[in-house]
Amino acid sequence: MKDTVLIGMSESGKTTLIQALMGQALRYNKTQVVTRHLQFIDTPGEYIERRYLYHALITTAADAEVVGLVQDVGRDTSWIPPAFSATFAKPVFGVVTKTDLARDRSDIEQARRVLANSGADPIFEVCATEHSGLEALWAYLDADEGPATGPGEPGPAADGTGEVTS
Ligand SMILES: Nc1nc2c(ncn2[C@@H]2O[C@H](COP(=O)(O)OP(=O)(O)O)[C@@H](O)[C@H]2O)c(=O)[nH]1
Ligand SMILES: [Mg+2]
Repeated sequence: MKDTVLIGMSESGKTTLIQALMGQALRYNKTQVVTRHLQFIDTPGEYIERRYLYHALITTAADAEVVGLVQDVGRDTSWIPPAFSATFAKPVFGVVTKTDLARDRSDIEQARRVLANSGADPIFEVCATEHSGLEALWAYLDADEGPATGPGEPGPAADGTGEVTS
């Protein structure tokens, strides 16, 4: 499971999503400061809503392996700027939250567009309250990426002798 920081506007559903991914009861809890829940790092919405706090996001993201940008359905505005993903020197994925609030597909597409314009890829669609779409996101966060040989697994020796190291 990758260390993951979630970034998005206030009330976009970041904390609820983390609770759902962790299998916890959903309980509203305003995020006032950067908070770590096991492998998840939760950030206050103010960090993206105020440009002068971007540096705090960047510093926080340094502790994560992947960055998740969150945009909820049914919002006309977004504070996630185009190409924002380039701010982070690590993979950035997107999450459309609150899909239960979509009147039709176009509401979801609107949120997807914000995330796509920011450079997030891939983009997941979830509803934390109904626990839908969480499996695909979980699988992504749990996937072993990079070289075929993950840490701790045997692999070919770096000296090219073909010997297997561990
Ligand atoms: N309808 C709906 N509401 C949700 C969902 N996820 C979160 N919410 C609600 O959205 C509000 C803000 O959620 P929260 O997780 O605190 O957002 P945060 O500020 O981004 O951490 C709360 O009232 C949640 O109950 C969802 O999937 N569907
Ligand atoms: Mg929160």
